[in-house]
Amino acid sequence: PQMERTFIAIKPDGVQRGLVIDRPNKFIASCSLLRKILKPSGYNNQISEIISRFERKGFKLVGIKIMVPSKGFTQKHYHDLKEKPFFNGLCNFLSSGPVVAMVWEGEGVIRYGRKLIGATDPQKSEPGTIRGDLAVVVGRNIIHGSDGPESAKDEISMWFKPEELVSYTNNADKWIYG
Ligand code: DAT
Ligand code: MG
Repeated sequence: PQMERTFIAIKPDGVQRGLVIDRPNKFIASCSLLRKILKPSGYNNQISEIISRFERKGFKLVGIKIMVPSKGFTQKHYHDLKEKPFFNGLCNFLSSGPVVAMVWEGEGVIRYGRKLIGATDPQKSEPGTIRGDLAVVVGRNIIHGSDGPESAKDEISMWFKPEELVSYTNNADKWIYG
């Protein structure tokens, strides 16, 4: 297979949006299905929801970390958009909290990763996509994905040192690729 790598990031809203049920109400307490879905603490992790969609597809996680990027770093990350009216708000937002930064590997992962993510504006993202299923407005669309081979290369080298990325054989690869 033609392996490629892409940069994917869960933005601060995606990290914070795990459903925290402080006091499970009577309905949840009495519903065995909901009890199974929600972890005992009542914390349902949005990070794992997003990661699992890439994993289930057959892509391979080769790098992951959690960090709060500086404003300057986010300005560099989004340098293509510096003329846009929303640029400052976008960079303030991305630097406002933890981001889960990842590198995913697989055949066609750059283009198909964008398909899993869905259209930029969650109002236009198809159901079944991450933004379509899990977000409502463009300023809080919960996830970033590189938009092409050039940006993937640039973003991976910006967010990760080479030694933070691992190459390994996934047991399932022979069943995913034949
Ligand atoms: P994408 O994240 O789908 O690659 P993009 O690169 O055009 O989209 O824009 C980067 C981010 O900027 C996007 O995820 C959310 C924000 N954004 C884009 N268009 C916007 C708009 N019209 N108003 C507010 N934020 C916007
Ligand atoms: Mg983009």
